[in-house]
Amino acid sequence: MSYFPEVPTISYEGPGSKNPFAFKHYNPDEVVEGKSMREHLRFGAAYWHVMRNGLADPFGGPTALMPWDDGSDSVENALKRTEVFFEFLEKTGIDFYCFHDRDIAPELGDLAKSNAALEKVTDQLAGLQEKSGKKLLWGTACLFTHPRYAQGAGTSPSADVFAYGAAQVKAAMDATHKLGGLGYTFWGGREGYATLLNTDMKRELDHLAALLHMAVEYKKAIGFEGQFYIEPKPKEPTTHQYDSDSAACLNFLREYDLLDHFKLNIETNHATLAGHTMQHELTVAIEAGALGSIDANQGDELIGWDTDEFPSDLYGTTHVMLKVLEMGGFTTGGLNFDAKRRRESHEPVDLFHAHVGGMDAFARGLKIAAAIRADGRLADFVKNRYASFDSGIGAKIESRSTSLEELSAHALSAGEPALESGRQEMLNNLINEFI
Ligand code: XLS
Ligand code: NI
Ligand code: NI
Repeated sequence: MSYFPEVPTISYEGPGSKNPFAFKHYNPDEVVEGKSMREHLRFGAAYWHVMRNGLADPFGGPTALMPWDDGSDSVENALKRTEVFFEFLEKTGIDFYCFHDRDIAPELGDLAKSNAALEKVTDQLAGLQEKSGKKLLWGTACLFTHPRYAQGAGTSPSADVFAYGAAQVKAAMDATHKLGGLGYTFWGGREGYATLLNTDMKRELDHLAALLHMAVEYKKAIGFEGQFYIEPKPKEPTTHQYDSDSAACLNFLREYDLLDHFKLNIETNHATLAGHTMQHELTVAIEAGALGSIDANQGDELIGWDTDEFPSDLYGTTHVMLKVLEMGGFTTGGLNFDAKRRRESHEPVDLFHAHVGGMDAFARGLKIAAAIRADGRLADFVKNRYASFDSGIGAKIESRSTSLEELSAHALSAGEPALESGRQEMLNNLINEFI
């Protein structure tokens, strides 16, 4: 029984192919910088977008056709979706997936029933993983959809809501552990505020840190060895999300002594919402040794929210892959398509066009980035730009073995410094040579 009878298993046909159900660039076994593309890119599909996103927007209801879904909250319906999803993973050749507890299993009348449903669905997912070899990149708890979380979960002013959220985290960690998940993500869905008039920020942040510390302890207690991630986002749904950007997350983790236990999961559209480039967010994370995983998507310059578009911009994918290669590749993480089709792309086949395009865009980004690195001019330029710090007074500054007195004497005798151009346009041209 096939849920996507019109879609073949997608394979690599090369840049000359005109077949929309074929990869033009993603050739899983092709070796780039000593590793296969599959190993470099570690693609993941987001259960919430593929299986649960009806494509509604604030002005209109869902449009997505899901002929396999009876629209109910039954466990049977949830079990059926897992089969559809694994056929999707098989046909696209995506090796990993990610979920929220409530994407895969329904929220039922009470917590015990919801936990039991989660248990049933994860049993089934375990079997499907076993059969297919697909892996769970990360799991997470949805602490933002249900009305009880309207004022936050870990930062809710209600201790009972906090406890409910903590219970969901516990069950979602159990589920992730049971499925051999490589990671577990905390995205602070509503951990922020709408107005400071009613908010005690210090207490909220203390509470959030307490939740994360308990999660670290529980991780040890159950022997879960996956990587914890925090996913920065500046706003939406709250006016201000505490996990605003890479720098804010790192500061929070450092302040609450959590830095050893977390890495960051950086999402392109969140970076741009924060007023940063993705390059900036990745750079900040990498320099702190804390880039864990990536939510691959892109935003729309003309729309000011998290539009979660599929990545198609080759400059974007090239810059991401330059950073990923520079850090030496992913370990536990990967490229999770936290992306949805446009509301107009409502047919099941559009799921395939979307992911195939995203995979090809990243495959090209990888090849382009590897070619730029092999060429070496870009890296050489940056290295030479700072060469004055390699010796003499510059080396003394870097090793902190000079003083304002000595630098003043140096400046007095050396006279007006000679400046060298930053050559931004030349470097843009260089990148374009490869794209
Ligand atoms: C929402 C987030 C969310 C996380 C998982 O903007 O990107 O999808 O990735 O909770
Ligand atoms: Ni995300
Ligand atoms: Ni997002």
